[in-house]
Amino acid sequence: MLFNTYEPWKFAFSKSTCSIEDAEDGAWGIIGVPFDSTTSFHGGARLGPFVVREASYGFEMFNIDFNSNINATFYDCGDSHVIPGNCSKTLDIVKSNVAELLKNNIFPIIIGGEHSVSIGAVEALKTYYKDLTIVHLDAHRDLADDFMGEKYSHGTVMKRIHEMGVSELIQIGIRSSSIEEDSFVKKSDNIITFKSREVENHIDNILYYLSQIETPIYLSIDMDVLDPSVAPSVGNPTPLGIKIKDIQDIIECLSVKNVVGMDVVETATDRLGEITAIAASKLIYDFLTVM
Ligand SMILES: [Mn+2]
Repeated sequence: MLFNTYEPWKFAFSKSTCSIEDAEDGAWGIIGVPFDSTTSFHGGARLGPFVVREASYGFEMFNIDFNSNINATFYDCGDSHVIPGNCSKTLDIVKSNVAELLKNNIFPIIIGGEHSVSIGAVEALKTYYKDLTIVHLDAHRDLADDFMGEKYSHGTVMKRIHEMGVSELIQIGIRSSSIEEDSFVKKSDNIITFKSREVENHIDNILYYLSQIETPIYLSIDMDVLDPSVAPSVGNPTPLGIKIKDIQDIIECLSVKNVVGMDVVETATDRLGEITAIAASKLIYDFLTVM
C-alpha cells in the first residue's frame, strides 16, 4: 500500500485548495524555486524542488521521531517562475510570490534552488516583520559583498540579507570563510557564529541560545551544512559537517518560537532517490511535524 496518493509534483501530505485566498489562516505554503544560475561549482540545484518533493513520498504520516503525525496544515503552491541567467529578476518574482502568501496569512517554505533565492523570501518577510532573526545553517558564511563581481549570488546571500537590517544573524555549522567575511563578522555586533565543531561539542549551548530568541525567526538551511557523507549532492560540498540529528534538534527547539518562514536550498542532483534529496525532504517533513 502506498503511504499516500503519489503526486510527486506536490510535497507528500500537502492539502489542496482551489486558490490561495481559500487556504487556512496560519498555514504553511511550499514554493519551489528551480534556479541555479549563479552556481559556481557543482550545478543541478534547479532540480532540487523536483527531487526533494519526490523523496517526500518515502515518509509516513506518523513521524516516529516525534511520536506525532505530520501535524501542520500546509499547501504545495508549486514552483516559482524563474529567469535563467537573471538572478535579480528571479528574486523579484520570488519576493512577489512570498508576498502573496503572506498577504493571505500563509507562511513560506522555500525549496531551492541555489541559496540566493532566500534573498527574495526575506525581502518579502521584512515588509511584515521589522524585527527578524535569521537562523542560518551553512558550511559557508555567504557574506561576500560580491562574488566574481555579482552582488546577487549564492555567495553573497547573507550579506544582502544582513543589509536589510536583521535583529540578529545566527550562523551555525560554519567551516569555511574568507578573511574578509571573518573581519566583517568581527566588526558587526549582531552576527553570531557557531562553527561546525561547536555543533559537535556544544549543541546544548546552541539550543539554549536559540531558545532565548524573542523576535520572529527565518530559518535558512543550506544542505551543505551537513557532512558530505550524508549530503554529497550540493553546490559546494565541504568536509567536517554536522549531522541530520543536529538539525532535527534545532528544528525541535525552534518549534516553540515564532518561525515565520524557512528554506531548504542547494540540493543539486538529477537522481531520484539520491540521499541528499532524502535528507532535505526529511528536514522539511520534521519541520512540518513539529511546527
Ligand atoms: Mn553553503
